[in-house]
Amino acid sequence: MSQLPLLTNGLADLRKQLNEHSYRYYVLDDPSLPDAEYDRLFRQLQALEAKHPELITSDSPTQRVGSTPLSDFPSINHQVPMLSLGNVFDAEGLQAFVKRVEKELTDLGRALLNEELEFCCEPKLDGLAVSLIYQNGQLVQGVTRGDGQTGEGITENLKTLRSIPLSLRSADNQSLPELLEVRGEVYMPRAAFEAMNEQARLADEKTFANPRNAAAGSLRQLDSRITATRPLEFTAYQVAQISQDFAVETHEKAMQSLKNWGFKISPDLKVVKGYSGLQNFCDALAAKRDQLPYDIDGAVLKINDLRLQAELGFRAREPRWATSFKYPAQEEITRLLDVEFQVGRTGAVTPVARLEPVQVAGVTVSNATLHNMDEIVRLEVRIGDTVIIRRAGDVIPQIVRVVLEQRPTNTQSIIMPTSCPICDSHVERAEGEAAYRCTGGLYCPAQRKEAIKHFASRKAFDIEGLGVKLIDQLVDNELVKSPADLYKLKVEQLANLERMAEKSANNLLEALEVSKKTTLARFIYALGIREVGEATAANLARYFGQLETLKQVSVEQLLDVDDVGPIVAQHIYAFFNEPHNLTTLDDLLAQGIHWPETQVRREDLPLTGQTWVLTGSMQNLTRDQAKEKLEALGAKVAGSVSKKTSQLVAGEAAGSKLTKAESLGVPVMDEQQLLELLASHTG
Ligand code: JCF
Repeated sequence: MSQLPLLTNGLADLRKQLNEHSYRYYVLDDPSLPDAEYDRLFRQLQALEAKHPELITSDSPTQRVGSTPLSDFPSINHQVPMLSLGNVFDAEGLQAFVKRVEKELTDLGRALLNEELEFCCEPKLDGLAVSLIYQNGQLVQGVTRGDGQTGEGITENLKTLRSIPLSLRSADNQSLPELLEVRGEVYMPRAAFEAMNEQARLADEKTFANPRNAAAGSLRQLDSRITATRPLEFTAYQVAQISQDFAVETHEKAMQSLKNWGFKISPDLKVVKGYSGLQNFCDALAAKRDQLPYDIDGAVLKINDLRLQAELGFRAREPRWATSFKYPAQEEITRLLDVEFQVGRTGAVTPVARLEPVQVAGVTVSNATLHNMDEIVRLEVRIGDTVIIRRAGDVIPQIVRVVLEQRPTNTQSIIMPTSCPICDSHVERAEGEAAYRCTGGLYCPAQRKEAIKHFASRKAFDIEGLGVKLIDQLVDNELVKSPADLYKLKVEQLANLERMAEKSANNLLEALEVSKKTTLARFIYALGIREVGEATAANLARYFGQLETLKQVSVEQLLDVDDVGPIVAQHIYAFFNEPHNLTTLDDLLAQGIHWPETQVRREDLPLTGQTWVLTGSMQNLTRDQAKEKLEALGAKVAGSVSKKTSQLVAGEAAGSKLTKAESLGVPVMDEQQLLELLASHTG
């Protein structure tokens, strides 16, 4: 029992480390630990807490997994109403907003003394507003906006979001406010949303129309364990209440306090002056909109001075001191004119929607992806239907739903063709796959074109001047049937094609000649083996070193390569055992394609067979760089120390791993020794 205080301290220390990592990761976007190390510490905490449940605290990071389902959400009155924001849509509206606040301030006796008014600006996230109450630094309540006066208590759900601190962070044990009410937006980043929908599609489950609906659906779960599995984030945007001693003068400073207490605030938060500053901010953000990792529907513009905000106050349903500049919607309504079937590189026959052209968030959209036949069934979409389409970021526009109330009488159902629309080969569906495929292989001109486009692309053979239009002509005129045929082309053949002349033909032949010198990794990638992207191709090249070896590997050997799972291994194995493909390979090599034989076979590398572990911080290289260099020398780099560890590299402030290595007798070296070792092998 005398060990209990020691254990309590150990637990507190682990929690502190984990929380600090979460803060670095979610708030500062500057992770301090590799994910594997975080997971290891997390499991350590879980194990200790399982042995001593009496020592679990409500703010432990392990408590974010959700708890037993509620029967419904309590109704909770907001202490301060959650108002909406006014809108402006263009420069005139924005100018009118600035004029109005200036006049109101002048009327209040606030002469502006030629000083331009300061505004604090940020993106308007397209999610759901929530309010969080912290008492003495502890999260005690989380509520949805509801109608602005009353919302639903969803504390348990909100606690599962890693970007919501369960207790406020206090650097150097500074005191915390007795009361803090923070408001912000819960949303789902676009990539996580797409990935979640893709999973759902594969599992034949319900998909969400957009990230906002996905976030709403995830927060509305009575079972917080479900919410815990959803990739939701929280960004704080407002201090609604705070104990007197902690009040600051500007909105910007309030946001800075929130950041220090552990909240994520917008990375695009900016203070600007006057109308022109606002206009510049809104324009710059609009230009950046597609590149942001989340959906936004505008910019929020607030007077920065909190005293001026207080003096201006509110009108019926919105503050006088803020507005939002709205951008064009990312969803629009249009009509599905037709569905065509496209054949991809791997023969997948995919339905593509032809739409009545419509402007979506500033771009004319006339095509949208329909993914596969299952998606068509799920959407219950028919040709002629009125549909809602969504375009966000660089994702291909999608049909999100059919407006059944506006279905015309003469709609037609969408039917997968039984033969390839390009080569007439049989179309079939492999068991367990959503895709239908043309069985024509490289006899199918569509697959041939795609294979050659892939072969010539930047990350493959990078053949300058060999564009999509030219490839179409080469295949249509039967000048090129396989990639190797590219290297047999003659000036006269090329010069006769559309948009080509002798000069461009010669340039292309020269580019083809240059492309013959490549690397094994590019060569493997260029073959277009299913599921073998750039990274896997590089791993294969590094692991096997030679094309000959790769031709003879077994599925088991392939499974030893990083990133290669059973399905990919099967695709690779099948590729190299298909006689057609072997002919293509020989044909390519006969054209003079070559690469430096510097790639060393894995068995011959200096650190082959060794397992290394890195710990502590290093001065001259990052953990990832060290890992990459060690792996290049053949070592495996693991996350934890065991009897099997060959060598531990201990940087500064190395902790438990160093202790463990010493107790197991694992050799330890410092950063300097590592650098010397690396230099001795690369010098
Ligand atoms: O990101 C948002 N959706 C957002 C909404 C950002 C803000 O700064 C807001 C808001 C709603 C009200 N500020 C207020 C006052």
